[in-house]
This record gives sequence, C-alpha cells and structure tokens, in this order.
Amino acid sequence: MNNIYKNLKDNGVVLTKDFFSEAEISEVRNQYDQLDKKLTNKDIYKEKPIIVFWKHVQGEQKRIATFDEFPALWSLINKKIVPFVKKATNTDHEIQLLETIIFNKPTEVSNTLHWHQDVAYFPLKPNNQVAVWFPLEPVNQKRGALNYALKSHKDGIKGSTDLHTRKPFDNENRDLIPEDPAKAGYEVRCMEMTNNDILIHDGYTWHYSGPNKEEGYTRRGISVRFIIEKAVFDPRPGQGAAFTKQLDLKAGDPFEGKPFPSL
Ligand SMILES: O=C(O)CCC(=O)C(=O)O
Repeated sequence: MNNIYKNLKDNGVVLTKDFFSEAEISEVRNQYDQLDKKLTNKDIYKEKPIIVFWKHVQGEQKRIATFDEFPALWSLINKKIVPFVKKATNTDHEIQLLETIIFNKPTEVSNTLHWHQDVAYFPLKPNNQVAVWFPLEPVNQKRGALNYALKSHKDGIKGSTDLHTRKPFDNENRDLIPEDPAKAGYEVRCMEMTNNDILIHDGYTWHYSGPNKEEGYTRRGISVRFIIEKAVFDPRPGQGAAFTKQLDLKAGDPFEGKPFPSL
C-alpha cells in the first residue's frame, strides 16, 4: 500500500510537498492571469469540460472558460494530476473529471468560504470523489489557506449550506457540519503551502478557507475534482454546483457525458 493512499484513507487529506516544478506552475499562472483579464463569459458549455472562475466576493457572478483557452492547465491535469490521483486512490482504471474551479481571493474584500464537504453538493450515487487543490503562489493562514478537519471524512454525509453565509439550502434535512469542528473534538490543520505543493482530499472531508488579509496579494487556488467510481445521477435539492447545468440526465442515468471525460 503506498503512503499517500494510506494517509488519505486515514486522515481524509494529504499535503504533498514539491510536487510541481517552478516551470509548470509559472506557465499555468501566466495563462491564468491573461485569461482572467479578458474572460467575460458566464454561459455554461454543455459539450466540453468547463473551468469555473470564482471570486470569493459575495454577489460576484462566476465566469466560465474552457480548456481550449487554458491549455497549460489541461496538460498539467493529464500529465501530472491524473496519475497522482490514481496513485493516491490506488486505482488502475480511468477516472472521470468532474469539475475544475479557480478560487480567487482578493485582499480584504474577500470573505470566508465556510466549512463544507464537497460531496454534499454533488448529485451522484455512489458519491465517491476526490479533489486536488494547489495555489499559484505560497499560502498561509493570513493569505486564506485551506483548513481541514482531519478524519472528518469518516463521519458520513452532511447538509449543504450557502458557502458565504452558512445558511442551509431549502429542503436540506441532513445534519450540518458543526460551526467549530475543533470544539467538536476534531484536529483542525491549516495547510501552509508553497506554489510547488499539492493537496488531495476525500470528497467527504470538511474544509474551509478564511479571508485573504495580506496587502497586495491575490490568493489563487485551483481545485480539480474527480469521480473515482462509476456513478449514476442522483439529484437532490441544494446541489447548486455549476456542472449541474451541464447535465441532461434523469435520476438513475449513468453519470456520463462530454463535460466529464474519462482520463
Ligand atoms: O480555494 C478555496 O478557498 C476553497 C476551495 C474549496 O473549498 C474546494 O475546493 O472545495
């Protein structure tokens, strides 16, 4: 059994140091910055995977790009991230790309993205996903790093809430993540990272990011999520992720389609 797999199973999250080279990250950062300046599209494409540009500012609308506009990220996903996810999940079959989001936290105006569990927002059965996350520049607590409740992935499915306000979505009847998991007995770890590091977390693991309070620094973090086991569409209220608008499926249909390629 490899260490990343064991650690992911035990703790629900693993930080791997020095995973990317400086050249890999600077190419992605340069393409991101160019695209961010000119991107205005808000329509969701149904024929291809999308990249969601999400500024952590309440009221801001998400913008949508494709990998045709961001080839360096597509190459990084295929060459480095997919093999890493397969190793970390001990998988030798193809995995499906679910969604890619770039979270941007400008200084000061940016706000907290509250405690959540990714799978609570996803219409899938079985609900078996993992996500990787990496910053384009070093992050720490002051800069809005991610914080995780270790081993919380073992506590089952939780309710989905508005990530900015913590208000549960309508018809949400599942238990919610406690307001302060540390007080509930969990070890909470702030993941300080350089821009060469990568995190991988189980879709059930609770996490949040605080505001970016560092003057002159814009925190950009890329999250890529994968389905690691064949799933069917299992809709329920409160699942508002952008990719749900890419779907043309009925409950029970295999979760497949051009926006969610097998890699
Ligand atoms: O980048 C962030 O601040 C939040 C990322 C996150 O919560 C996620 O990828 O699920």
